[in-house]
Amino acid sequence: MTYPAFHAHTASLVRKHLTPERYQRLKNLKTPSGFALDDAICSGLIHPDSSVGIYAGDKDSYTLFSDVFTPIIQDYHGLGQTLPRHVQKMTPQAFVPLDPEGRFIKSVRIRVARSLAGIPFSNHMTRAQRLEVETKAMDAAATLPPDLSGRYIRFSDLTQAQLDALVADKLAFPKGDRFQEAAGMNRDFPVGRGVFLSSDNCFRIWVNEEDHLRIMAVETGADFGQVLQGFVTGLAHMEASLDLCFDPGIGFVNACPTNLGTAMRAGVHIHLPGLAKIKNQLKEIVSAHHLQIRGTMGENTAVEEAVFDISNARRLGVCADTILADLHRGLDAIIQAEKNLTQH
Ligand code: CIR
Repeated sequence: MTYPAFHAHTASLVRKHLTPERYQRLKNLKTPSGFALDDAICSGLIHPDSSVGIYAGDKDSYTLFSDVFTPIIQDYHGLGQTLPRHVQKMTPQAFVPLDPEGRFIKSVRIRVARSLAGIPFSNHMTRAQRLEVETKAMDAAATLPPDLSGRYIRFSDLTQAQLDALVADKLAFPKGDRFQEAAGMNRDFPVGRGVFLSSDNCFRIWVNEEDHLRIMAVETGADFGQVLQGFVTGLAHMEASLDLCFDPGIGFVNACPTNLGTAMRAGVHIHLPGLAKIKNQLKEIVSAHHLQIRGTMGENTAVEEAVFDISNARRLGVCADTILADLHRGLDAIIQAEKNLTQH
């Protein structure tokens, strides 16, 4: 096997960190579940516009291929030469309401990725393993406390139109994007895929999307603290009910090296007509609180009608409590700045 033919202009992290020497050292290795480096890098090879370009096929991939994964993790997460040890700390806490009149915050979304221990990730799992993940997730969700209880919707029980309608309402997920397709994550879709929805639709568990589980709380017109409370309860229940893929160093382990540590993205859609005109001020507050701005419809989309998607920039090397405290303080500062601009 010769060094892979990466596109000359690709700026992916895999191209940057997978040197020919490292490739030579790793190319013939396989994890106990049979995952090889060539399997891991296919999305980065097929799509030169990949930002990362590599997915782990199982937890062992991160150790067996650490010569390439570790520098990618350090680079992506802005860490130094030594990876910090993950600190698991997520405590239910009452946050002071930030926007009691609902003038700025349009919606709140908190999500984590979680994978089940001992089962390969979505790019490397069999149909039977996808069904096993689904059964385990459904069983765990069935015993959620009453205020989070709900129903599980199996995508293979739906017509395409029904699935499309749920996707349009962001209650369900579509087949994965071209990067996931290239990695093999869409295999057997929609088999084994589904979504658990609490009766008010706010607490959601996506089963067998990019990761085994995406556990989230999404709410429109609600304050941050309120959403967080339901989320912490639901997540704690799922974590106690399932054997999850966890490493004392890199925390919760998932397919994409971007989703490690807390594997958490907590954020809001927030309407900021004043700051939209002086984006530098917004950017300064955002970076001072370790936050990031994405487009209104997610990564790589445009900001529409001054509605910004603002969420944590850090996931690994920081505990969940710090992420949430940063977000709360940062949003408080943003709302104050917006009020100062729009009062005059
Ligand atoms: C890429 O390399 O650009 C894609 N595999 C996506 C990387 C960002 N990670 C993610 O969405 N989980």
